[in-house]
Amino acid sequence: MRALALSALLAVLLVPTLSSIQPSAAPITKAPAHKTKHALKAETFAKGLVHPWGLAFLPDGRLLVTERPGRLRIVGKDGKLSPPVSGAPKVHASGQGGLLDVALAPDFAASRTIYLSFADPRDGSRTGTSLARARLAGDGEGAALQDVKVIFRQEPSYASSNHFGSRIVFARDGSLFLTMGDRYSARDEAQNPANHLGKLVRLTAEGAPHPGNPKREGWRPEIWSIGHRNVQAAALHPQTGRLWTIEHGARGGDEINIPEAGKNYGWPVITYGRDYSYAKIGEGTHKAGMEQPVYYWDPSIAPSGAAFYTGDLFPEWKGNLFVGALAGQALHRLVLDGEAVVGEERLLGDLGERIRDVRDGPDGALWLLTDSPDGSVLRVVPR
Ligand SMILES: [Ca+2]
Repeated sequence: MRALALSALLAVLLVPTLSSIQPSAAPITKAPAHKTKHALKAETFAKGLVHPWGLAFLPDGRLLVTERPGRLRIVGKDGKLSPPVSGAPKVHASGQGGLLDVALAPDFAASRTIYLSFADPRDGSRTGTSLARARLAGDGEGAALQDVKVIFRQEPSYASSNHFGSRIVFARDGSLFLTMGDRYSARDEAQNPANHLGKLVRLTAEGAPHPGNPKREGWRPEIWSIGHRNVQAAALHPQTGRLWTIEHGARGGDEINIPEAGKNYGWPVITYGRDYSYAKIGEGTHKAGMEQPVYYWDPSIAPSGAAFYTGDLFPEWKGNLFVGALAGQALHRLVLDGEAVVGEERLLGDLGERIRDVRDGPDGALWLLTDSPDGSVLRVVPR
């Protein structure tokens, strides 16, 4: 009798511990299918770009677009490509590496400052994600990057051409988030807070560790969150101002997270995917002290590029999150209820294009980059 009472007591005591690592009631994958009522089309705005990777809107309606082999171009309002803007940093253009994301400084109109992330050739065969700041001078044929300065280097460098991240997002307070990858074959390092592999960092506009970062023992001062695999999509929620990130899983286990300061997002200890060889990775899907994703995909879609839609061309899309799919060759629309995904729609699958970047345009359209040796800028508009 006493033994029974004791075990009942133990059960009660254990419930909070266990429940904190059990799956939540709300499903976080395979949300119910939604269908956009409005007919839509993807117009080709510009073409002839070699593996375009990142897109930013200039205040005058033109675009900055990176090409992975190492070129930055200005795309005119007529869709015409400028010659390569001179002064772009030298990049490691191999595998997934090259010139990657581009972002305007919040004060661009006055400062003409832009930021570029890239796969940086370091020493010998070693590479790493780096972030450069530069001033965009001149215009048209004479456009040039001046005062180019590398303001952050992912450490350590590593002999790999894979998993560089790397999206650049400014938060409302002017701090800068840079997403990074685990360099593929160094995945266990994603759990090591003494380096930048598989981490999200938050920097000042000058590239220093942001003073508001979590000051956890053993953590490098730039680090915001740890345990990420390869984060190639990130966007700031238009209402909450919180950063949402989307990372590649291996075979299954692509994830959406809303990374919080000082937290561990689990890779490669917990994941909803398996290795490409079908081997099990890590310990399972849950572990105390490690965060669950907001949503995950299994099978993988290979997500890259994301934007929250705030435009007026598609009223039914307001507040939805759009994510590009590379292997999945589609644009994924996620319907949200607060911070939960409650519906999903796969759009533009008929294009058969790998979608590399997704942006919420100032004109109310969604803008896409296709990942191809003959890549395009697409504009998604009502038909
Ligand atoms: Ca995770």
